[in-house]
Amino acid sequence: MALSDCRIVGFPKIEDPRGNLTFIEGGNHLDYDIKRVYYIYDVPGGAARGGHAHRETQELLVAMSGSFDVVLFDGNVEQKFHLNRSHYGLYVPAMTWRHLENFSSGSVCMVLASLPYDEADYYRELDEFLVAAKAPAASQSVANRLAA
Ligand code: T46
Repeated sequence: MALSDCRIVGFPKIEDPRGNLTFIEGGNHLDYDIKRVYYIYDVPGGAARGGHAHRETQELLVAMSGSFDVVLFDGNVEQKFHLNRSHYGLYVPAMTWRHLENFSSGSVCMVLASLPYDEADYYRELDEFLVAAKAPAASQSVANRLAA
């Protein structure tokens, strides 16, 4: 999947003196039905998450609180996204290596996934991903940096 398929998606924001409300409908705001929700929280300072790609699973990452950076790599091109608003999400298609870093204190990353958890869906080895993504040899140095 090309990095150009990755994108920031905006969701409705109902502003209200009682507080704001945002909703996300699978099959409407997203092109897939949501089969799994998980979230990452209590991340210690300096920690990184990710360092893998999925064969089939599509995901939407949302900073529900605080902020963090998501570095995406399709085996050829790398791009960093900063997430810090809960009415925006980052769509990550299958076959995209992801590396999450620079978590602010108290940040929460919620993920809406297109498939249930299956370890067989992961590329956790860079070499395996680069071969599958038909990456040029020069991509290895970028990938090594994103492996953590
Ligand atoms: C991703 C980033 C943002 C489960 O049992 N069920 C699940 O749904 C998930 C996501 C994980 N796990 C288990 C598998 C491992 O034993 O939880 C453990 C930690 O998983 P992992 O090392 O993959 O966590 P992250 O934060 O590095 O990556 C996760 C997702 O795996 C990945 O798809 O995009 O969050």
